Amino acid sequence: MFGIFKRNKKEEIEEVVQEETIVKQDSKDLVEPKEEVQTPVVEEKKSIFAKAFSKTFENFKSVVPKKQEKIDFETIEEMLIESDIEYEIIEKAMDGLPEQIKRSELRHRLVMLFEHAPEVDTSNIPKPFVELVIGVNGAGKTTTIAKLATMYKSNGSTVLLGAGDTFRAAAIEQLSIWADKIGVPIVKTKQGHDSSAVAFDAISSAVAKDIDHVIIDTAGRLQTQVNLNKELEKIVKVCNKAKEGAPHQKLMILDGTQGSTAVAQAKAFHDIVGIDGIIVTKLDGTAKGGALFSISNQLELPIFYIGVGEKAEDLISFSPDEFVDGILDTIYI
Ligand SMILES: Nc1nc2c(ncn2[C@@H]2O[C@H](COP(=O)(O)OP(=O)(O)OP(=O)(O)O)[C@@H](O)[C@H]2O)c(=O)[nH]1
Ligand SMILES: [Mg+2]
Repeated sequence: MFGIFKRNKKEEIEEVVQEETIVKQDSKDLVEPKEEVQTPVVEEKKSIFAKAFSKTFENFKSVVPKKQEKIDFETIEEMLIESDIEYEIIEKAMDGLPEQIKRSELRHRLVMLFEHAPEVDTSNIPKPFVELVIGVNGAGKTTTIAKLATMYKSNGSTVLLGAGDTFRAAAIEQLSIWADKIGVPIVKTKQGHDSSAVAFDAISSAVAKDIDHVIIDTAGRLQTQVNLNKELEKIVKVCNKAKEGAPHQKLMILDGTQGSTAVAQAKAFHDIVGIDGIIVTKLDGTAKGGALFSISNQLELPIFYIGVGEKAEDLISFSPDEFVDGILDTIYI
C-alpha cells in the first residue's frame, strides 16, 4: 500500500545530514525542572514576557494611566475591549464582579479564561516526537520550526526537519537554510513531489538514527481549500504509518496580528485534522495581545508558545499566569 515510498526513493528524496554529535537524552530531561521556578532565570523570563507584550501592555496603560488598588468595572471592561478580546468573553469573565474590582478578583477571572485547555502529558514523550506544523500562508510556520528546532537543540535534544512544503521550491530552500544555520539534518525532496512521502521519510530516518524530535513543515493553505486539506489529512495518516501515534502534535501556527480571523481559521483546521496546540506568532509588533484570550477560550486549546520576532531565539513558552500578571502589574499597585 505504501509502495510509493519505496519507489525511487534514493532519486526523489534527498537527505542532508549535517555532521553533529547525537546526544542521547531521556525524555524526562525535556521537561523543565521544577526548581527553576525559584531561580533568577524566571525573573529574566518575566521581563522577556513584559517586553514581548510591551505594545499590548501600553494599550492597557492608556486606559488606566495611574496604577490603583481598585479599579471600577467600566474601566476594566473598556480596557479589555481595547485589547481586542471578543465582547462575549469579556462579559463571561466579568460576570458578577463588584463595581470596584481588586487585583486578585480580576486575576482569577482572567486566568480562568485559559484554564479549560487540556493538560499536556509531558511524562511519557515518544521518540521520535513528531510535530506537524499547520497554518495559513505566511502565518510563520517555517520560521517557528526553526525556533522550535533551536530550542530543542539547546536543551540537548536531537532534531530532524522534514521539508513537507513541496508546493514552492523557495519553501524547501528556506527550511534548508534554517537547517544549515541551526546545524540539524533535513529530509527534503524536489518541488511538486508528494509531501506525505517527505513526512514518511523524515520519520523513518529519525527512527533509524534515534533522533528525539521530528518537525514537519507543510504548505500554507486556507481552511477552504478542499484538495490541499485532503493532502493534509493524507500527511497525518502517512505519519502514523511511519510511526504509530505520529504526528504526536499537530501545531497550528496563528498570526497574532489577525485577531478573530485567526480564531476562525484555527476552528476550521481543528475540524479537519484536530489541532493539539497553538503557537501565536508576530506578537512583537502588535498591541492586540488580548487576542490570546479569545484564541484560547474559543478554541479550548492550549497556547504552547508565542513568537516575538524573526530570529531563531524569538520563541517563548506561553504562561497564562505570567501573561495575566503582566497585564495586572501595569494597572494595579
Ligand atoms: N515580527 C515577527 N515576524 C515573524 C514572526 N514569525 C514569522 N515572522 C515573519 O513572517 C514572515 C512569514 O514567515 P514564514 O515562516 O515564512 O511563514 P510561513 O507560514 O512558513 O509562510 P508560507 O510557507 O508562505 O505559508 C517572515 O518574514 C518571517 O520572518 C514573529 O514572531 N515576529
Ligand atoms: Mg513556510
